[in-house]
Amino acid sequence: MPANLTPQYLEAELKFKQAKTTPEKIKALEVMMAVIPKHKGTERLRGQLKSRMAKLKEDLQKKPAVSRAEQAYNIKREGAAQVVLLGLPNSGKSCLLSQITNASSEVADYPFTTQKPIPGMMKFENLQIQLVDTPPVQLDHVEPGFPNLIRNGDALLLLVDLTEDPLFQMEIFLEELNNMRIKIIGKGPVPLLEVGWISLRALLVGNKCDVKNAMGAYQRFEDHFRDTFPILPISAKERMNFDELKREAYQLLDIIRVYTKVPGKEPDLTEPVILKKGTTVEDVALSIHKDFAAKLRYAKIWGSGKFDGQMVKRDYRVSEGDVIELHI
Ligand SMILES: Nc1nc2c(ncn2[C@@H]2O[C@H](COP(=O)(O)OP(=O)(O)OP(=O)(O)O)[C@@H](O)[C@H]2O)c(=O)[nH]1
Ligand SMILES: [Mg+2]
Repeated sequence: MPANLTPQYLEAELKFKQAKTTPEKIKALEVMMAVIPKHKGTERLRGQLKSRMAKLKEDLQKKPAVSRAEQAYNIKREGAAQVVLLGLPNSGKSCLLSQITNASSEVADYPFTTQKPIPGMMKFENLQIQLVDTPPVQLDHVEPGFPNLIRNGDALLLLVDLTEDPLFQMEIFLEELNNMRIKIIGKGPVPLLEVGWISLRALLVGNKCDVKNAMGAYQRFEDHFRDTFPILPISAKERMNFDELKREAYQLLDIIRVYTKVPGKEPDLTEPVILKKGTTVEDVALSIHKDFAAKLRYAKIWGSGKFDGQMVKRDYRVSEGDVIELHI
């Protein structure tokens, strides 16, 4: 049966086709549904319009999709931990990432070179720590997605340029992090925070120590923050103090490495089990398999025990470097 669509309907259909946003489409579709001739010949078409309307209304309910820019700030954590690198324009973040990890990020002598975060893996002894280069921190401007990137990290590396005023750079970090409700902490215990706030451990790093007079600026910077934060000078360009930097970054993380062994065999010291500080023998077993933890009777421990091979219970707190033999 012919549909015999009217000019009114066809005009509304044209508007529908030209509509760009969901509300515009809904409006045009409403007109189409109102003016469509209601007879047997348009029955199928009317059905289609109805389901199209339902779909559009559903779209309208959905949360707005995460923008592309925001997606770029979603960096998947890899390795033992994720450390986010923050610094003002030109402080040398990308140079550091390129020199200390397997990744490369564009380095240039003008500011705002880096536009989106770039991850790289930094090898420290027998483990890999992920370092994330970021666009520069700016006063009163934050890219969407940047606060989440920082909040999701395990620790921060605050890079200051020793050829510029380091104390001023720290002031900017503190202000911007404050706006994001992030409290940076150094060596001390984790403080109690107001709802909505998080704390992150931070390492302060003075970069460009190879430049003349930079160590003088470093001394003043160190005098100011030594009591509250771990702090050290480096040269990203000359790869100076990199071993120290990796060790300090690792120590920020509140993690320990332990090794498991089977009776009568040597442990594999290249394959650490990475755990939060303060975890127990039971957690070690859990990290292998939950059945293992359930069946665990005791463990023997080399390292933090009173003597090598000491028998310990499941609630024994393991320490960095312990070798553990689990018995079920
Ligand atoms: N002398 C010296 N120059 C450095 C050092 N690290 C970086 N630079 C120089 O500083 C400039 C900026 O380096 P980048 O790594 O691009 O700085 P960035 O912090 O990534 O800059 P944005 O991406 O703009 O935020 C470049 O000219 C680097 O060569 C260093 O340790 N010593
Ligand atoms: Mg950069």
